[in-house]
Amino acid sequence: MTHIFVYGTLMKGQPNHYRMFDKANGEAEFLASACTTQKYPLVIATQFNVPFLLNDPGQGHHIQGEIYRVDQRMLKFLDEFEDMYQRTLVQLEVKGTQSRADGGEERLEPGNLTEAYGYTKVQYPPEWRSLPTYERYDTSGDHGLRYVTREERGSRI
Ligand code: PCA
Repeated sequence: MTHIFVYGTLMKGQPNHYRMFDKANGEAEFLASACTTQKYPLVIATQFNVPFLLNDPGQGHHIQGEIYRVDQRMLKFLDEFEDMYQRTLVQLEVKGTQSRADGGEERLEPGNLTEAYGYTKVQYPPEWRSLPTYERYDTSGDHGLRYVTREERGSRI
């Protein structure tokens, strides 16, 4: 089992969330909401309005997202689905948790410091650094940059 930090279209209420709960892709379980202990620039870029956490700590915001426990199959699916990112370890502070009694050793409590893998952008065009940055991604936010789904694109980037 691996802990994954999602901050973009994979979050609850966002356009790719359902993919984590498609049993054909493997298993995923929500563990907690969390925010990054370091600041990062979270930008929306490309003609498809894709969110990217730029792996450039110290600038931007403490990014809000969600921690999931995933099995090997789901990890493999996500690595392939998020192939324009690099999976990197991100340091996190736990915010809210699920109200379950049986978290066992996996249990995360608000205030805990932990780490999980996030899909971040290590190399990116320099002009992305001048884009507006966000603390929490929402495809329907005031920015008006609605995410264009893979299905809507016709072809993958
Ligand atoms: N999907 C991944 C990375 C950005 C995105 O849209 C996520 O939600 O964390």
